[in-house]
Amino acid sequence: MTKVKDSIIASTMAKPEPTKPALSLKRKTFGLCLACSAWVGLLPWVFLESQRSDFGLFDLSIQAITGLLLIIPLASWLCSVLITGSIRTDLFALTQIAKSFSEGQYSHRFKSTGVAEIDQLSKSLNDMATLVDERDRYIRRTAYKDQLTGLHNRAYLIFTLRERISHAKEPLSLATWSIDNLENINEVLGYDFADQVLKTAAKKAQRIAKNSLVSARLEGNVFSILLPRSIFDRISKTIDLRRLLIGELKISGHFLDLECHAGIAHFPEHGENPESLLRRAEIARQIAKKTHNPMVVFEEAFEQRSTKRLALIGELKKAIVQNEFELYLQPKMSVRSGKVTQAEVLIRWRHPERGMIQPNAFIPLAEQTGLIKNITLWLFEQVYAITPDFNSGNVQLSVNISALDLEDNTLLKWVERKHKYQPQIAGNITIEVTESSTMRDPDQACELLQGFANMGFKIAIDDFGSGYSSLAYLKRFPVTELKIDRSLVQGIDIDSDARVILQSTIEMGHVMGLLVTAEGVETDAEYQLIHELGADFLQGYWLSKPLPMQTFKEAYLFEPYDHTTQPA
Ligand code: G
Ligand code: G
Ligand code: MN
Repeated sequence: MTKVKDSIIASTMAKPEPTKPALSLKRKTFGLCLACSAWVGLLPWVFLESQRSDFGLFDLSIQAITGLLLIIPLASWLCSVLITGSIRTDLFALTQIAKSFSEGQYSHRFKSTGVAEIDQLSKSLNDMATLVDERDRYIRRTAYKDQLTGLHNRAYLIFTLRERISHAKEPLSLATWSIDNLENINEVLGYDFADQVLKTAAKKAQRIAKNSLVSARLEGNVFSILLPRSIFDRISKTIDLRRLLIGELKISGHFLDLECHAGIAHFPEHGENPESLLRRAEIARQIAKKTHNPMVVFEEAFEQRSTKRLALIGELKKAIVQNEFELYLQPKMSVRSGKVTQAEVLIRWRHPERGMIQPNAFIPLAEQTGLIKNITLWLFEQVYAITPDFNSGNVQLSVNISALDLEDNTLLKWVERKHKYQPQIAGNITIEVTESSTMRDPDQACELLQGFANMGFKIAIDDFGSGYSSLAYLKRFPVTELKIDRSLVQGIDIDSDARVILQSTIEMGHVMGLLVTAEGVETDAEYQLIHELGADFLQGYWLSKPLPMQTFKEAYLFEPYDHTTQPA
């Protein structure tokens, strides 16, 4: 803004008007007239006086001059009062216009008054107003536009929403929609191509919602349309809005399927101000995305869900400090000996009001907010404390860590410090990571896992078979155990193909020198087959559900440790 101001000042100063004589024509003429009329008014008096007087012409002149001396100041005073009066009126009008400029109204122009000084000033003001007006329009044009697509932007959408809400009483509909496979398109076809996709999608949106009040791009892959409700109702009846959402785009000869999801919020039902309306349209869009619906209209229940989520995030932070987590343990049995020699530590949250919360309800939330890192540190603190007890009962423990724990070395550093004082613990703990959690940054994950392995920790790949599942990929990590996901285990007694897959997975694990655990064993039949196929360990409801720590201790702690299943 100061730049604009500076250039305005510069440009108005750059071309000075040629200076005019200080006394303007109007003022001079006015003065001359007054002087003349004073003389003309004096002439009859001079004449009469000369008729009846005995004085000579000299005396008469003295009288005339004395009279003049009296009249001239009087006339000048009268003259200046009149002139200042007219200047004051002009200046007042100028001030009024300058005030309207300061209020952002640049349309007024000051007209010529005939007074040079005033005209000069008003011309400068007029020039300045023209410049400010032009620049203002330019800024508004660019500040409210999305450069890539030429659509409006979020600021303009909010601006228009505010105007509409405060002036018109008409019902409105606000839709936000996103191209959710844009990241894929970026990766596979490149950024230029993805830009083309955005431009084409923007054009399509403008075409379909051509009677919209605003078509905007809010951010990267998120667009928005503001419509009068009547038009929205008509469009949504004729399914045009859906055409915008699901459909193909043809770009440089390629046909492309766009995965789009939209959220709708209506004014006034869903929000009384622009921000809440937009937020609710966004909540509806998120729900559409999660439920794989092309279009979802906001409902109060969605907000309760996200309010509950927010509340839970706040409570999760407190839970760490207030020690509301508990350890549950699920036994793992050596298939050959039938003895429970290992256990997986699984966390539970005993919420003071909501009761026991299962990890599936809060681990994803903790991962999204980064709180999982603190939870993992809490977990390691506990596991370090209980390991000696479990060791003396011949049970080794395994703990789960998250993808986020592999993103930096916070956990490694923490464990390294702990390791200095309790070096005997590491050899009795297995760290479970999923394959996908190593895939964000495999080099970094490899380095960190190597750090843990160097201290003596064992590393297990959890849920193997539920995702990418490449043993070749896993070879680079210092892995000692493969935990086969329950989806590969369950139903092997009925499905022979599944049995073949499980068998080859177990064999490949063994070929790579890994211990193999079958997860999720629930039935006797599954147990029999696991036994035949030669898995080393099994875990699942067939043996036991995860148990509170005390229950586990009472049931299993003093079983002897089984060495027979360690790989050669
Ligand atoms: O127990 P179950 O319902 O116990 O666990 C559900 C999911 O939560 C599983 O995928 C399990 O790996 C995960 N989980 C349980 N406890 C922990 C934990 O302490 N840390 C992490 N990162 N994940 C856990
Ligand atoms: O992802 P991970 O393997 O860490 O998760 C362990 C999860 O598996 C826990 O939620 C635990 O409750 C669950 N689980 C353990 N055994 C069984 C089983 O036999 N059947 C089913 N359905 N879930 C199991
Ligand atoms: Mn696990």
